[in-house]
Amino acid sequence: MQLMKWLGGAALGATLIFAGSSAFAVTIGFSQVGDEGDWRPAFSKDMQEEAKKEGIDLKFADAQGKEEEQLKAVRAFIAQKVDAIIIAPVVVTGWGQVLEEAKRAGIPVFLADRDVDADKSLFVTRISADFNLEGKLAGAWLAQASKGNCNIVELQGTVGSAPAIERKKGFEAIISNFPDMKIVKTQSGDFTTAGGKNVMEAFIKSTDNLKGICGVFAHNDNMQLGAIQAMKEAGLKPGKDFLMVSVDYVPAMKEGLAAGDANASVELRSAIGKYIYPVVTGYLKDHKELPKWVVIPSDLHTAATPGS
Ligand code: GYE
Repeated sequence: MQLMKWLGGAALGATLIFAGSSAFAVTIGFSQVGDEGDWRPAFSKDMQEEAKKEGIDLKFADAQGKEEEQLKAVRAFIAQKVDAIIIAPVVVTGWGQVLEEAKRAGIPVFLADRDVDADKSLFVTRISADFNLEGKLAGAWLAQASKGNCNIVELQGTVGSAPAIERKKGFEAIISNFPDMKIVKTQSGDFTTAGGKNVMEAFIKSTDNLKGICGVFAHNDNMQLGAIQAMKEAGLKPGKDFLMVSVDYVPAMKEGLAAGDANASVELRSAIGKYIYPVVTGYLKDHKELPKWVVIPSDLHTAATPGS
């Protein structure tokens, strides 16, 4: 009876995992990329709020865009003997060793959002959207809107990050079917508004005010919002004289679409704690092997199809 009372009370404040006959409260370490755009802080906030709701003790570490900081954070989580570690990796490379260390310590690792280029036995699963599909959706939209005839400038995300690699690949896979569609300029704007603005300013200069350009593909909305600013400052009309497509569908882009400054954005959901935590706590309960990728759906929006 006493035990039941204690368990009932504790369950109100903490997620209890029953492994064999003993119960334990869950502590999870989460190493986040940083806050480079509007999408990332929304994702961080959701992870923190969802953890609170679920009674999970979340140790949150912001790496400010630096992989070294992430490696430090993961090692600190290992030293603290957390029950599980979630990583949203800045870039795909450089993870093998620290993942081995977590494995040796018996702490399961889950990837959220971005991917790593490491042996898949070193993490339980990755829970994220399909970045390649996002690139394909953007490419298909542009192919249709331009009738397969478009000189494109591309703003790439952080060099070496999974979304920059995969969005580019997916986009190129589609436009390669159209002989009159090609990327004529491409550069990284590091997923930031300022980066997108700087790169677009350089493109405007080097192409005599975007002469002959029909479309802009940005790997995220923040870079596109920066590009829109640069284009307007140069007296150009994004969304009207240029087809503008990007990824994330953050609130500022929703407004940009409604205002006619942009044309389409592929939604990357930020409220994904509800997808991620059940996978982690489920695994802590039963240790059942999972598929290496749990896919979160993506869909494309225009001003005419804003969604809910
Ligand atoms: O699109 C971008 C963010 O990793 C897929 O990172 C994510 C990307 C997202 O900074 O806005």
